[in-house]
This record gives sequence, structure tokens and C-alpha cells, in this order.
Amino acid sequence: MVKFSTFSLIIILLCGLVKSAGPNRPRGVSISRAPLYPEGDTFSCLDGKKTIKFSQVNDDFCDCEDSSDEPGTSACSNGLFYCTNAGHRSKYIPSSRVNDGICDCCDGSDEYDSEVNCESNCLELGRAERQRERSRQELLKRGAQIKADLILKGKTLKTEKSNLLLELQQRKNEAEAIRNEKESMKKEAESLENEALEIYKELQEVEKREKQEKEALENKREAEETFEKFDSNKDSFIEVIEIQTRIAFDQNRDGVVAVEEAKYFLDEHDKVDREKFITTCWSRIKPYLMLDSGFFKPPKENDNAEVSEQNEIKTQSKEGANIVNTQTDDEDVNEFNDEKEEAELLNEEDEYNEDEPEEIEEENEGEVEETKPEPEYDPETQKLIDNANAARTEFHDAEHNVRKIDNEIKDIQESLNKDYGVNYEFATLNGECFDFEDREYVYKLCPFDKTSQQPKSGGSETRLGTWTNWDGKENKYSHMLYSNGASCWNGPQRSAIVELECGLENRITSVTEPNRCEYKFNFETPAACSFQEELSEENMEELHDEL
Ligand code: MAN
Repeated sequence: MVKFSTFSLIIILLCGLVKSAGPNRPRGVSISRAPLYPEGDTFSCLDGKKTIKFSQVNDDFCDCEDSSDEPGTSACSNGLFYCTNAGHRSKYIPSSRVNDGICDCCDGSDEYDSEVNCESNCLELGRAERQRERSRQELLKRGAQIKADLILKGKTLKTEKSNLLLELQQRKNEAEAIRNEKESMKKEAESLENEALEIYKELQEVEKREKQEKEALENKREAEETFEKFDSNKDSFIEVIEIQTRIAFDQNRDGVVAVEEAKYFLDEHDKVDREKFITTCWSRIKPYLMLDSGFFKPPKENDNAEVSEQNEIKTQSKEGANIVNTQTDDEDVNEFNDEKEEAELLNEEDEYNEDEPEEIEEENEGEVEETKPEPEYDPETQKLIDNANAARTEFHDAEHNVRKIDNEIKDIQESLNKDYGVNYEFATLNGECFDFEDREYVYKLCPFDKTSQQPKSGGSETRLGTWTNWDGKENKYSHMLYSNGASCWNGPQRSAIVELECGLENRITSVTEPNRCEYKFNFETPAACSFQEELSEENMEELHDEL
């Protein structure tokens, strides 16, 4: 109140002074510059380059290079005319506008010698401006009160987050200690488990070796038997003719086993002894005998599973002939059919044995599915496996817990590292989102996070930018920059500037796209209010000027 009564007093005084000020200074000169025009015989141009008679000041003829002798006329091209504008804001206008028939000063002083009769409306304009200024100050004042609260909240948030960070760091240390302990327990349990399983592995190895040896022996036995069978003249050699008598070796299906065809099975020799037959020839002969006996069938078309087998046989077949089971040697057939039956029997046994794990699977319904049946272990070993499994789970959980705390720490650090203004006045905006709808889109602003745009007609959200930094020129905290948004078709990545203005509540007041894919948000928030108790220095200076 006191302030406005002082202001009114100044205005009244000012109005009175202006009338009497006229004769003390040349027209178009402000009070503050009046001492530069002392009344006397001469006048020195203000650039000091020339001295003229005082009567030449404002004589409508430009004498000084710096235009200083004609402040109140339009004689000099670069002169400035001072409008006192009592009751409103005083201002300078280019002196070329003096008496040009257009009212530039609200007190009409620039048209003192023209046809136009300018009305003096400075008082009304001044009153309206002062009213606007009062409302603005009122807004700033109320906004600043809310801002003070935001500052408190912001600082509290910061303290809370810093405390939480300390607590989390402590919890992380503890979680890491537990994780390390669980890791050693896991290693210990796994070492016992491995020790126990080692015995099983060795057993399995022995079994595997024994099986291989048995198979090798069996193979050799078959080879020897076949040798005996093929060696019809009992001269301890298998000759070409002895191969030719067996139609199973007719590779090209022409009904005859040619010499060349037969020699392929004897490793290109005319005859081979028992040793050569067993070590070299048998691997070529056996597949043909098996095929012939129907033990394995030639591949059907599109049967990929058998393609490799077919290729293998083709590679072995000298002429790459397509082998089909047509004619058979009765003896061989019987023998290999026996083998076949034996194998089928074995398979059936296998199937029968497989019933057991199936039953276990049913029992364990709902538990983790076993892909391959685990071998059975003795109770002691099983216990060690169970212990190791439990230790692995516990270690995994402990590690997961460390990672979880670590992520929380990262989030809080990231949040604490953001610049929320000199006094954390913007901190409460973090984590909030605000919408704005125009004709086409719903825009979203999540301060310190992102901006986006969603078409109202449907369709997905487009990211306009991610929080980058404060970007105000004079006042850093007047603009926010959100960059690296979704790429614009044939253009740059989208980005948005958010201009902050003082308002009593947080809200977006407008969104525009001044350039393609460059967006401008106007956002009101009490956090952007700064209240000035006194009139601005500039205003005071102008008023004082006239006193
Ligand atoms: C979408 C919107 C617009 C933008 C064009 C650019 O339609 O993101 O704001 O101007 O893409 O192609």
C-alpha cells in the first residue's frame, strides 16, 4: 500500500514539474540530459567537435555532426526526441518522427507544430499499465509463496533421497556380503557334488568304453563269419568271383555284379586275405548286406532324417548307384533279419524301461520339466546334488538382490544428479506428467524425463524428446530442452523446448511446432515465479528522471 501511495505522489509531482520544466531545457531533451544544454551564448555539440550559437539549438537546421543541436526537430537524420509522457513511461523516438503528422508520444509532444491534434492519453495508458503491473506483481507474489513451499518440498525430497541412498548403500554392502557367503557355500556344495558325480562319470566312461569294445568285437565277429561264408572255396581269400555271386553287390541294378562292382568291395584288389577283409573291406560290405536284408531301408523322398545316411552310402558306392532292395541271398537275409529282430526287441526293452521316468514326471506335475531323464543316484549323492541345487538357488537369489539394490541406487543417483534449480524449486516436478490436447494430438510432458505426442485418431505415441538440460539464454532455468526424440521422416530426430512461465499451478498452456519436428511447449509453474518487492529499477529511473 505504502508503495502505491508513494507512486501516486510521484505522478502528481511529476505532472506539476513537467509544466514548469519546459523553459529550463530545450524541447526534446530529458531532465537528466538538461545540464548538457546550459543556457548561454554558445552551445558545444555533444561530440565536442563544434561550438555554435545557443540560438542555433532547435532552429530546425542541423549544425552538429552528432545531431545534438536538434533534439526537438526533425532537422538531423540521426537525432532522438524525448517524450516526457508524464503519467506514463517516458521514451525516445527518432527525431525524424517529430511533426510528421503521426502521434508517437502519448503526451502528443512530438506533434507540437503539425496539423494533427494529438490527445494526451498518458494518464489512462499509465493507469492501465500500472494495473497490469500490479496484477503481475500480485501473481508473482502469490506464485513466489507457492514456490517457497516447493523449495521446502524440493529440499526435503533431496534430503530424503540422500538418506535413502546412504541406506541403500549400506544395504548393498550387506547384500554383497550375503552374496559372497552364498557364493562360497555354493562352491563348497558344488565341489562335493562334483566329487560325488565324478564317480558316476567314471562309471559312465567305463560303461561307454566297454560298450564300444563290445561293439568292435561284435563287428569283428560278424566280419569273420562273413569271411567264412563268402570264402566258398576255402582258400582263405575272398576273390572277385566270390563277391560276384552275391546279387546284393549289384550297385547299378543291372542284374549282374560286374567285376568292377565286385572289386570296389575288395578295395580294388582281385582278392583279399582275412586281415584285409576285416580291416578294410568289411566297412564297405556291411552296409550293402544290411540294406539287402532290409535292416535299414533306402530313404524315402523328403525324408531329411535319412538323407545323411543315404549320402554316406552313396559316397561308399563306387558309381553312386541308387540302391534298392530287390534280390536277396537267403542265408544273408535270414542272418540280418535275425539282427533286425534282435534290435527291435532291444528297442522294445528300451521303451519298456522308459516307462519309469514317465511315471516320475506324472508325480512331479507342475514342477520344472525335466528334458532328459537324470540317472539315478545313491541317496548320499542325491543329497549332495539337492544341497548344491539349493545353494545355487540361494546364491542366485542373493545375487538378484544385489542387482535390485544396485538398480535402485542408480535410479536415485540419477535423480539426485538432475539440476532442479538453484533452490530445488523444480524438484517436485520430477515424476509428474502433464497433458495438453490440441485438435490433432495429445501432448505429454513429464518434466526431467520425456515429452511425447499421441494422435487423437489412434496410433502409437511418438517420443518428441528425452530430458537433456536447461537451455535458457539469460535465465538458464527459463527453458528446458528435450532432445533425441523419434526420427522425423526424412529429417532430424524430434526435439522439444519447454518455456517456463510463472503461474499459480503446473500446466501446459500451449504446444506448437514452429519447425517440422521441433516442438515448443509453454508451461506454467509456480516454480518459475520470482517476486520483486519494488518496482523495477528501470521504472524508478524513468520517474526520477522527470523530478
Ligand atoms: C507426425 C507428427 C508431426 C510431424 C510429422 C513429420 O505426423 O509427429 O508433428 O510434423 O510426423 O513427418
